[in-house]
Amino acid sequence: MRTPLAVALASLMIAMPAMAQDQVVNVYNWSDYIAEDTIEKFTAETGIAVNYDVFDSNEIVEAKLLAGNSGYDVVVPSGFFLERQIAAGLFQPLDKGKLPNLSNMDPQIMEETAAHDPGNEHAVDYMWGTTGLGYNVAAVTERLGADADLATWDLLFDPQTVAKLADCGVAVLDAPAEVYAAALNYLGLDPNSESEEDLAAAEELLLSVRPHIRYFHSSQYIDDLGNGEICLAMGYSGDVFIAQAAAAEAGQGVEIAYTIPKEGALKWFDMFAIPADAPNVDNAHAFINFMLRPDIAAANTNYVYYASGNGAALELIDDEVKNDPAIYPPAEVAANLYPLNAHSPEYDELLTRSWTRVKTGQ
Ligand code: SPD
Repeated sequence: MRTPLAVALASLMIAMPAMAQDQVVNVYNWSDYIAEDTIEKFTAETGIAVNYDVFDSNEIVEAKLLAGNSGYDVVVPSGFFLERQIAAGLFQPLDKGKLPNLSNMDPQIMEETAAHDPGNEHAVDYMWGTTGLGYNVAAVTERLGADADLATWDLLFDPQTVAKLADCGVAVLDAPAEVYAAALNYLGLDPNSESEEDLAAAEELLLSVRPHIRYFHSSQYIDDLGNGEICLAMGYSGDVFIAQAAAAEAGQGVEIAYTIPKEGALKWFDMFAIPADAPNVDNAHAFINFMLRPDIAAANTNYVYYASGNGAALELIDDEVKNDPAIYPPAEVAANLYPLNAHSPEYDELLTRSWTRVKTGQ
C-alpha cells in the first residue's frame, strides 16, 4: 500500500530533526593533532558529520568543561587534568561494549593511564609524548658554541645560557603545570611537589630567566620556530617536528631539532573522554572506536609525529616515526621521563598566582 504524500512528508519532517541530531559528533581536540583525511573517512563510513574544534591548552578545555553545556561529545584532555576532571564528575564512564577497538590498545599504556583513570573507566589514550626543547640548530650553536651540550634544560633555565639566546627569541608554553614541573625537576626537586617552599624555588628560577623569554604561548612557537622568528621553545615533541618539517620544506636552510633534555622531561597522555552532558553519546563512542582502529591510529601518528597509545597500530607506523628516539624514546631515555599527577585545588591556586607573577615579570 502506498503512503499518502502528505502523511509521508509529515513523518519525514518529524523524523528529520532527530536524524540530523543523530548524525553529528562534536569533537574538541588539540590543534595539529589529526591526519588531514581522518574526519572525511569517518563521515564517509558512518554518515556522522563531525564538528571539529581545536585548542592548545588544558586550562582552556577545563574552563569550558567546568562552565557546563560545552556541547562537546568528545574531548581530549591530558591525563593529569583528566584525573581531577573525573573526580569533579565532568566525564561519563565509557560504554566499553561500544568500543570493540579497545582491544587494540597497548597494555602498557593502558596501565600507565590507569594511574589517572582507575580501571580505564572514563577515558582511553589517543597519543602520548613529551614536553622538551625545540631549537634552531644554527642559531643556537652560533651563540653557545659548536661543542655546547644542547640536550639540557640549561638552555632555558640557566640564566647565563638563555641570556645568550634572548636576541634570537625564546618562547615558553603557557602551561603553568608543565613549566613548574620542568623547573622543579631541573632544581632536583620532585616535579609533583606541592610544597610551598618548592613552588617558591621554582618561581625564583623562572623569574631569573624571565627577562630572556620573548613570550608565553602554547602553539605560536610552531610557526615561529619553523620560520626562524625564534630559536628556542619549550614545546611538545610532535609540534616541534611540525616546525622541523615546515622549515625543511621552506628550503631556507633552517634546521630545527627536538631534544628530551638529559635531566628528564614530562611524559603525558592525551585522552579521549566523553563529557557527562554530551548530547550525542552514541556518536561519541562511534568516533572514539573509529580512532582506535589500527589503520586510523597509525595514519594519525604518521601525520602528526606523536606516539600512539594503540599497540596494534605499531606495525603500520612508518619506520622513520617508530624508530625515532624523540617520538618513541628508548628505555634509557624513558627511564628519565616523569608523569604529572593531578594538582589539588589549593596548590593550583598558589600556582596560578605564581604564574601570573612570572608572566608579568614581577
Ligand atoms: N599539537 C598537538 C599537541 C598535543 C599536546 N598535548 C599536550 C599534552 C600536555 N602535556
